[in-house]
Amino acid sequence: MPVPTEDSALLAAFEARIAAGESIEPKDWMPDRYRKQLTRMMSQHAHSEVVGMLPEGNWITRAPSLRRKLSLIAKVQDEAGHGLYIYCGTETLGVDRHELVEQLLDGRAKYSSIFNYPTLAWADMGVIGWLVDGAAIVNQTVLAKASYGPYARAMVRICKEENFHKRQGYEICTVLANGTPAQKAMLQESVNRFWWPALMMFGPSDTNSPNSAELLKWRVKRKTNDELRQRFVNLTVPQAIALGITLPDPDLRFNETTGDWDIGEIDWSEFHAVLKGNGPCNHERMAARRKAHDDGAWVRAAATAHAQKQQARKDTAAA
Ligand code: BYC
Repeated sequence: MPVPTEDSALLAAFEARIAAGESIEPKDWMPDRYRKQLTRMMSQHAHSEVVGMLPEGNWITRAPSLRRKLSLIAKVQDEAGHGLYIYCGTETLGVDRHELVEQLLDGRAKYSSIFNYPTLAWADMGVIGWLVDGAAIVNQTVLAKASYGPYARAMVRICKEENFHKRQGYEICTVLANGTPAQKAMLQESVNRFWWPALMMFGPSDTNSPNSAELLKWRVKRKTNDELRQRFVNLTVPQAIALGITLPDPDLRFNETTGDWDIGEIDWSEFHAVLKGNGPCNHERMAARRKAHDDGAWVRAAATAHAQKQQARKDTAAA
């Protein structure tokens, strides 16, 4: 019989706290794997928010009215804010933000597959708000109950803003759905392109999700990838019916027994190609992020110099 070590006692106490629904805070003891898993997931989430500004940023100068331009600018700015909250949350795990950004820029870190698809039409701004933010809300509402306090609290605030994003997206979709035949066709074409990539946002199916078991055990995740994907489908199909548009899945059927909308097979080869860097816009997105980082060097240098000057003033005053 193994002799209990100090660490196994700490682990048991940690797991008992999780089982009791307590929140884990930065200064609490946590297993290395918990810290590593959270750092991976939270930093990927932060990167997704930042890269996620690019597809929509592409349409700011071409929004069809001042009102649309204002709300799109505000939405893109919100995504930057979400990235910053989550980078701050990740730093509470003892990692440096510069290291995380380096991992993104040199290709070691992932970001959400969805942002490697192009935004080809104005309707994409509506469809991203409706489907992409809609999927994010389904995922993040559950993450707001994650066991790690700083992440869960960031999610509460982010979800409030994402709800607004989803509504502005769906409103764009309703206007196009009730517009001219060309506007309705533009909406349908956009939904045809974004439906399957939106379903892939929830990650691989449960039988192929290596991180899920550990994350579920420690209540970082509270639902599996497939459970969340199904919830999103069930919520979204009636919204598509209300818009009078078709979802591009010939196998989509209401299942009387389960009460779910059953979907056809997801093309996982496309998902894995995008993750490997071979999606339609991976190169463009990374090039844009690297350029933005290089262009921002002077801002970081000025902010660091300012902080050092403030510190020197404080030190002199304290001496
Ligand atoms: N894209 O074991 P699995 C937003 C990776 S931004 C890329 O199931 P896990 C918004 C996964 O990382 C929304 N990679 O992983 C912004 C893992 O690889 P590694 C972003 C993916 O962590 C602007 C491998 O596949 N949301 O809302 O248990 C405008 C195996 O997967 C993806 C978040 O980041 C993917 N879709 O579950 C509008 C939410 N899926 O790391 C909107 C937080 C999987 O082992 N993250 N991979 O090399 C999560 O909830 C979970 O991390 C995931 C994956 C459900 C994404």
